[in-house]
Amino acid sequence: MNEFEDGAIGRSPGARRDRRKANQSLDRRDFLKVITMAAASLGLPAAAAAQMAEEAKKGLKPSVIWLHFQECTGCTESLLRVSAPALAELILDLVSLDYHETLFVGAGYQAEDALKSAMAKGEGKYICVVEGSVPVADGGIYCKVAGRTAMDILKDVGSKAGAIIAIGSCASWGGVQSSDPNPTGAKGIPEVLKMQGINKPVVTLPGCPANAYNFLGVALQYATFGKLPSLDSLGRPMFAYGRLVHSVCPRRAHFNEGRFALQFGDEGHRSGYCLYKLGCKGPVTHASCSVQHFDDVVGAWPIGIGHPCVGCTEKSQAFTVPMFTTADIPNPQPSWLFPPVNPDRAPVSPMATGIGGLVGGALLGAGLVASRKIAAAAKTKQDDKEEGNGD
Ligand code: FSX
Ligand code: SF4
Ligand code: F3S
Repeated sequence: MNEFEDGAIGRSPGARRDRRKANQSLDRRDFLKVITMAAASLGLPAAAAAQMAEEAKKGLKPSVIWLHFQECTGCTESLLRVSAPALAELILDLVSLDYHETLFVGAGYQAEDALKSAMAKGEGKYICVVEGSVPVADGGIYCKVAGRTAMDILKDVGSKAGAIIAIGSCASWGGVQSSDPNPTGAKGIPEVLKMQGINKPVVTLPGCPANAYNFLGVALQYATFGKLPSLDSLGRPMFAYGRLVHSVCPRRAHFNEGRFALQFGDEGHRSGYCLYKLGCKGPVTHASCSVQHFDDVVGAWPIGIGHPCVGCTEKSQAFTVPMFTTADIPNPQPSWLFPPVNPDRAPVSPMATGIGGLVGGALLGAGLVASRKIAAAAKTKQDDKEEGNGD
């Protein structure tokens, strides 16, 4: 029997003993819940979640070496700040966190030895997680750990890893540090590795911070099935970054109907209307936060708490386009083209059906002309909206 089977999951023997006494079944349920949510966020079926749970129960936890460079540690905080304290401990028990500077009790030479031994033990297999960007200006002197530059550490640890995960926007593409004028030459991990001639695929999980479940899903899939999820051209897993926030936003119906908050605290804002006119970047931002809220807390994501999306996952938006500047939307959908929700109903006679067919044919013929008219009218309507008449 191991710690998962007997429900005693915790960071220390004392904590495990207390939890065992307090509530065994809750721990076991939480454990399965975390694995199932991680698998579900990957789009994997329940059977895959069960297999992941089996592997974790066997103790085959992926060895993770977690590096910290230029960042705020928000990604680690997000991983730890889950709703129930037990879940935070569970997350740490699902992976074997063999080196993590901010969570380590040890320091100095002890920590350095732990890094060396984790690298030697798991060479070619460990997951190298990088949080933070790497400064490349002036030989990389702006970020050093134990006397070595971030560039050197990344080259050393990254080149011997089985998989590399760049967690957060800083590691994915540079993040806030890389904003103009970028004095330290901050860059994302894929770019720096390429500069160093290391040709390894890097999974990027942008977000400031990244969502913990996206990380867990990737790490557990790699540990269980030995492969990484399908990635887009920026290295982002399709399961999490394959759609726009706007496509699955709970405020989308308000957008479609032209109901917008125009100021923080106004009636539209208090009524939960769309935040587009307050600068929401959801229409140009790829992320899963609208369906996978943060830290297992329902509603814990920017739009959920009434703030416009700032495009934290997108290099082209975050820390580049001002927070409250309205996003450029390529395809606005004027709501008046939608069919009415409650159309007037009347009995339909066979004659009417026949006529309907004829009318349908005529409409098809007239479609081209009509669509041109609609396009012109839609543009006028949109222009009206932009001028503040859109409610
Ligand atoms: Fe912070 Fe992570 Fe932002 Fe960066 O998140 S939340 S600055 S993405 O690297 O710690
Ligand atoms: Fe949601 Fe923002 Fe789109 Fe409005 S503009 S529907 S708040 S993502
Ligand atoms: Fe980030 Fe926007 Fe989601 S700011 S967390 S991508 S709502």
